[in-house]
Amino acid sequence: MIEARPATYLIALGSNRRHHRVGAPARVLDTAVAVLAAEHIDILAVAPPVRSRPIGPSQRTYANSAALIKTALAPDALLALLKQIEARFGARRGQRWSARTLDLDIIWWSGGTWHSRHPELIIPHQAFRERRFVLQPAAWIAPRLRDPVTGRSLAQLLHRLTRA
Ligand code: PH2
Ligand code: MG
Ligand code: MG
Repeated sequence: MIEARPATYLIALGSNRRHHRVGAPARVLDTAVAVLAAEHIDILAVAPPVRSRPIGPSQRTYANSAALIKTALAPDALLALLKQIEARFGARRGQRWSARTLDLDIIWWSGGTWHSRHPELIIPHQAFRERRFVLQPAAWIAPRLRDPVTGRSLAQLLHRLTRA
């Protein structure tokens, strides 16, 4: 496929399980960004990791971060790459939302909205407006980035969550 112009993507990173070689969750996030760079993805900005209380069944504290990246990959191709990178940090076993060494989610891209069935992917990420562990690091690096669905900036979305 002839690639389109490069697009900007906002990626949410999460980890709540150490990696046997890389180490603690915050180190896993750092290393994941290095792996993206090695895959010829331009890293525009990376948020410092925050510790966050787990939402869902897993009891372990998460390290979360966000990265703004640039690539000519279309959303489905980027998702496939992210899944492949997650798998390199250890396959996930058991239930949905169980502890995982690395989770990489596409939250937003410069192309507006995106919906594909193969693989299942919706951009913007459907739940990100309610997730502080996504919005806090994301608003740190890209406060003015605008959600095409609500018209609100990341800073505004985070502010709403903080007030609620
Ligand atoms: N990811 C989940 C479920 N719960 N909780 C926190 N604090 N951080 C996460 O990244 C996270 C979560 C599913 O991807
Ligand atoms: Mg996730
Ligand atoms: Mg995920």
